[in-house]
Amino acid sequence: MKDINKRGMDTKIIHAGQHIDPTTGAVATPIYQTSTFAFRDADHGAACFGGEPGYKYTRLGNPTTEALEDNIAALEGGCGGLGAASGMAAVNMVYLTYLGMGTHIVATESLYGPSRMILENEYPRFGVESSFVDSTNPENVAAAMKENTKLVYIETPANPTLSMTDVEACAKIAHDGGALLVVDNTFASPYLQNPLLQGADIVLHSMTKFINGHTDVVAGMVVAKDPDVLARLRTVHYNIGGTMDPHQAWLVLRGVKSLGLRMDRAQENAMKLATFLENHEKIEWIRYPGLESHPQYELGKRQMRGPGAVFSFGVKGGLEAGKTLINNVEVPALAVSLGGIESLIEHPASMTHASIPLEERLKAEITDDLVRIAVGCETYEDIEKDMARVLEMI
Ligand code: LCS
Repeated sequence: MKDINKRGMDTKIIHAGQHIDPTTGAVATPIYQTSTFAFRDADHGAACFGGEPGYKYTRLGNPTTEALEDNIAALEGGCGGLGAASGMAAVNMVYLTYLGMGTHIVATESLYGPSRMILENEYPRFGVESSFVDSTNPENVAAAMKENTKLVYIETPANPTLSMTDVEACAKIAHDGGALLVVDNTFASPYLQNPLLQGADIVLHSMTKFINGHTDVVAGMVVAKDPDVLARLRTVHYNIGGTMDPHQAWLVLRGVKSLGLRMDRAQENAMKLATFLENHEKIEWIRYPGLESHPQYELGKRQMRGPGAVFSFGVKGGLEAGKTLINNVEVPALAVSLGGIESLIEHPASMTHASIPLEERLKAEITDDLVRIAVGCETYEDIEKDMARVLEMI
């Protein structure tokens, strides 16, 4: 489609990166399930490896993966994307490209557990130093910057606290210190938030979540604003090898087409459920970017087009009451992950964030009573009735 970047978000979601197949007229992007591509002759092979356009080998580029990369890059307002085998492959692609001996990273303290723990447990072997700060106040980010800081890395909204960080303010702090700003945009998805348009240099996703949306694929994506950054990331990514499989890319292409529809419905359900719980006598606290009680409610309204479909809360009675709740609900599955068409509920302190030592976990406000719910697209009345029934048991 011509002028795709001037079209509306839903048109971009459905059409960006997609082309009618020139040989067959296929409307859906075909799966190029091949590991390698034949050259016309020796000179053609040499030219492709010399930098001319042309497919060589699937780890180094594949038309199905490229259709997805172009799609997400268009949704984020970036110059290009790099599909990764998982969200963690995307996170590590960025870390490995910019961190090494004598370098430093400043990151949000409430990060998805493995994104934080790999920095604490593995990267010190390569001489990398990390500072984790409460990035809801940008002054804490500024205070943690050092001469050798190469990356400022934020998750907003953060997993699982739903704390939010000011992208524009952090971009200025990072750039003033000669560093790049990286935003993990998994919780919002490109439908609700575009950090590259607010000053970030790199955006990454676990596409396992809202982008794919059907709880049947694990996948990641990195999008860069600047071609030089993309080229550097690409070199590292292709040689490390955490690239996407074409079938995986095709499944995500299929899932992303309904991103807007799913997100609208899930968000509407989440807003209703959060309002119901906030007013329920058995609920101790709730943190959802859509409620005015969220400490960064105004920031969320400024930098997001909607509050998303994930929130965290504590039940009166703490951990034991929370366990009763997650053990007895029938509509949400008791499972990690989020962003699928179905509701999922989990206990971060013992599951997704269990790898973070207790003291650091509590400092990041990932308390023992915190329950995280990713609200899905089911009939709203069923979700609320289920929750009301279980709260009666507490
Ligand atoms: N970034 C965020 C914000 C995430 O929530 C996750 C996974 C990742 C990166 C890693 O993505 P993956 O490799 O799993 O595709 N978050 C999960 C969660 O909260 N429950 O299960 C996985």
